[in-house]
Amino acid sequence: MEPQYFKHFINGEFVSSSRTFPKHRPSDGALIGQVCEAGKAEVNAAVAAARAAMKGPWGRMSVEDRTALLHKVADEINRRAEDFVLAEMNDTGQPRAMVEHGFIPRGAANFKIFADVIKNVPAESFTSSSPDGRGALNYSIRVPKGVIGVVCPWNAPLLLMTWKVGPALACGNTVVVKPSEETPATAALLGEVMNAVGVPPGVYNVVHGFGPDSAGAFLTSHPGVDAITFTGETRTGTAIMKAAADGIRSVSFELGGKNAGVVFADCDLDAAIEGIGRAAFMNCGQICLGTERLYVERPIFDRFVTALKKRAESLKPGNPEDAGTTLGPLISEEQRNKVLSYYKKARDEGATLVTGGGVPDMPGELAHGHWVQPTIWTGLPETASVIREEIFGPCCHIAPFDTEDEAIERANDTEYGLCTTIWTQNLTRAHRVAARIDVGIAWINSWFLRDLRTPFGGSKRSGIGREGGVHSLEFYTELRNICVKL
Ligand code: NAD
Ligand code: 6OD
Repeated sequence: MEPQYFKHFINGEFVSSSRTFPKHRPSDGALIGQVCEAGKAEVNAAVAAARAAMKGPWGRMSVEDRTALLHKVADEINRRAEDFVLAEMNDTGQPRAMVEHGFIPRGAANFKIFADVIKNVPAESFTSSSPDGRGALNYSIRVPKGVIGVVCPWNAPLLLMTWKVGPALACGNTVVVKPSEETPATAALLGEVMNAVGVPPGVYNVVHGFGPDSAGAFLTSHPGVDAITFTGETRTGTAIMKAAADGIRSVSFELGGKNAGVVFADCDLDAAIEGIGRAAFMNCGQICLGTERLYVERPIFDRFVTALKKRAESLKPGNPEDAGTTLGPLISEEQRNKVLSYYKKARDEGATLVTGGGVPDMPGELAHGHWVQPTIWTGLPETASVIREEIFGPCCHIAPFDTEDEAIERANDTEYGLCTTIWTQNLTRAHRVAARIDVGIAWINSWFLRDLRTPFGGSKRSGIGREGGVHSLEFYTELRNICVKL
């Protein structure tokens, strides 16, 4: 494969900058190419282009034309699906099936769904009269916020970027995106798509680089950015919130998690193992919605542990292109060191290792990739590091519980509140438990079953705000009330 050179996308053109950094392939550590790193000059240019585009044809475009264009963006992503699949696999090492049938089509869908949402939002209106008899008609309109700064993680690059860019553009804003330094490729490809379907220059801009003292910090502290939407670690959210405080810019945050799964003895065990198997190990555990803490009712505890162990051991790490591969690598050596440090902490803190705990033997070039074994522990107290801290790897701790109240209390014993997955055939109990676990999203007898019209986001330290369907409008638009004296 030819070495690649990832440029910024500013005002409809691909532009380079003098500083670059290397990008390596997670599956075998091979150097893929160089990524341009934006300094203040590139970020200034991207923000200026985005501001100018708000005043140009984009700002004057009717909602019908704008949303039709976004449908074309989705169609063009689907037409070029194979390019996106290859780019994403190369950047992340994710197995082909997951990228091809999951993350890429979903990235395209993010443009269609939000285009359709914005076309169909009703406006509120009131006719009123004051005590002195003056009458008025009040109605509200939604207007774009302006230039949105979009800062993205690496774990589902196109999906998580378009999940922000789709609604931002549907609402009439322009964007400057800062993809993760680990995954520059699909954000760049999306620039080609925007040009191909005629999205005006400056509407979609991309600046590559790192966070602190680099493109991320320059973008989020830029006074020309009107609002910031961010997906990533909670401590990065803290830094971005401080940057957003200057200028009182609004933020929408999707942050870390330490999600609990609760499995009752009356569940359909096969279905639970299938669902929890995905929740714990999908994307090599690099999913914010993943389940790293499991509470299983005591009568089925041993059977559950044995079945999940079998499931973990059935996963096949390998070349992302091979049809039989079901487990990819971690994104980077740094992430592998972090996950392995938790594997060690679990050992040191006295865990019973059910399976995994190390690095698999990989053949040939794959031996240079960032692989770890899917890992399951039992026997730790709730104070253990692997129960308290987000690991973002293919691992989970399983503990038994005896009562519903105990399960709820332990599930809630965390500073995070993104999601939970509850397994029981007693639906009355399922609804009761879902209402009492302090999270933004509760799945019953399922996991990561997403309807894009539903609210998505976390409570506690897992985020601020909700996006999805009409909820995205709360962040990506300003609501203006207009009052007419009658
Ligand atoms: P990260 O916070 O390290 O990086 C995310 C992005 O922020 C990157 O583009 C990075 O360059 C940028 N960044 C870092 N420091 C910055 C700063 N000071 N100013 C501006 N930008 C900065 O997160 P990650 O490692 O890429 O992703 C993994 C994390 O993301 C996990 O904690 C995971 O839970 C979280 N996540 C949450 C959701 C969700 O929906 N809640 C979804 C996916 C990932
Ligand atoms: O499906 C989504 O809308 C979404 N935001 C998924 C997030 C996955 C996190 O890793």
